[in-house]
Amino acid sequence: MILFEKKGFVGVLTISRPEALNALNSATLDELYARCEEIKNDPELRCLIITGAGKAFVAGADIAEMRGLTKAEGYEFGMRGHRAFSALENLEIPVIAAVNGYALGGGCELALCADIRIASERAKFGQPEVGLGITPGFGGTQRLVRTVNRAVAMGMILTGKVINAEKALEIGLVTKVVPGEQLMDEAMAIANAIAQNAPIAVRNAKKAMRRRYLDALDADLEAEAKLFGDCFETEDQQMAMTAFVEKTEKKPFTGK
Ligand code: DAK
Repeated sequence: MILFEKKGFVGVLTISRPEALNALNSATLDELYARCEEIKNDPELRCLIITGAGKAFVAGADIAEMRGLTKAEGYEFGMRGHRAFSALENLEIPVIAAVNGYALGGGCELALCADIRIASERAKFGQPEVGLGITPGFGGTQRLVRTVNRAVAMGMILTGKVINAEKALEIGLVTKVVPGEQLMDEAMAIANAIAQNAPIAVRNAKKAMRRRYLDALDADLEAEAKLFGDCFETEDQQMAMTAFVEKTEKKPFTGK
C-alpha cells in the first residue's frame, strides 16, 4: 500500500490504496511507519516527496475501520497514526507533499507533516471530522494552527468545510498550485534544488526552523488524543460513521 522509489538523491513515497481513495487503515499506517524508518536510515537520500496514487492524495483515516471502535481501540488506532506521522515529520531530510487530489481528514493531517506542500489544481483540503462525530485525531488540531492563522484553522476544523487548491494557496496551506500533469515535475524540481545543496547544512537548517514549531507539540498531540478518544462510543459518532459506510443520510446530531 506504500510504494517507494528512488530518483537520484530524491525518494518518492506513494500511498497506494486507490480503491478506497488511499484511506489510511491500520495496515497502511504500519507500512508508512516502516518505510519512514528505512528512509531515515538511508544515507543517500536528501529529500522526500510524498503523494497519492489515483485521484486522491489521502481521503482520510479509514472510516469503515474506525466505525465500531471502542474508546480504547480508538486510542490505539490514534497511536498507530501518531507513530507513522511522527516518523515522517521527524525525518531529518526535507519532505515535500505533492497533493494530487483529496486531502481530507487524516489526509490533510498527513500533508501537514511535510515541510513544503504544493498542490494540483484538482486538490481539495479539509478537516471534515466534526461532521463524523469526532475531532481531528492525527494532529490536525495542532499542526494546522501552527501552519495557518488561528481563525483560519478554527474555521476549517469547526465548519468541516472542504477548500479547493486556490483557497489553500491563499491561506498559506500550500505554496504553489500547478496543473495536475505538472505536479510531480514541479515537486521533483523543488526536491532537486534542495538536493543540490550541502546535505548537513540543509538538515541543520530544517532542524533550526522547526524549533518553535515543535515547542510543546508532543504534549499538545497527547491532549488532542484524549479529547479525540472522548468522542468515541457516542451516539453521534456511531450514527455519522454508519451513515457514511452504509451510504445513508445522516440524521441531525443530538450531542449524545
Ligand atoms: N475511509 C474509508 N473508505 C473511504 C474513505 C475513507 N475516509 N473515503 C473514501 N472511501 C471509499 C468509499 O467508501 C468508496 O468505497 P466503495 O464504496 O467503492 O467500496 C471509495 O473509497 C470511493 O469513494 P467515493 O465513491 O465516495 O468517491 P467520490 O469521488 O464519490 O467521493 C470523497 C470522494 C472524498 C468526497 C468521499 O469519498 C468522501 O467524502 N470520503 C470521506 C472523506 C472524509 O470524511 N474523510 C475524513 C475521514 S475522518 C484518529 C485519528 C485520526 C482520525 C480519526 C481517528 N484517532 C486518534 C483514532 C482521522 C479521521 C478522518 O480522517
